[in-house]
Amino acid sequence: MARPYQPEGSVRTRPKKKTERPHLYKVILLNDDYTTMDFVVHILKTVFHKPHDEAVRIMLHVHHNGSGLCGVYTKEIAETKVKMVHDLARKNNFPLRCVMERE
Ligand code: TYC
Repeated sequence: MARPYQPEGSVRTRPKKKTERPHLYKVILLNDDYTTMDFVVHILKTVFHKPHDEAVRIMLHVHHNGSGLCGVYTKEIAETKVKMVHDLARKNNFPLRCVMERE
């Protein structure tokens, strides 16, 4: 039986790999006793692009429960958000912290 024509030197590619989805990371804001509520709302509006009412809701959730979700992002974006929060907090002398957690 005739074999399919496969000229020597032709490029025989592997079956195409499925496109992999990037890992996603939660960015979680932590409560503390010193950062003002207004500053946390400001952070949620400017860094996480939350509308005012949602920013207040998240801030109060963190205040009452110890932590709260700000958003879910790819690794580099999550790292950038965490750094922005820490830089803005430090500049304003607040101990506000946030962490990222792989989903
Ligand atoms: N617990 C702070 C206060 O009573 C307010 C606060 C809320 C601080 C959320 C941090 O992520 C935070 N002033």
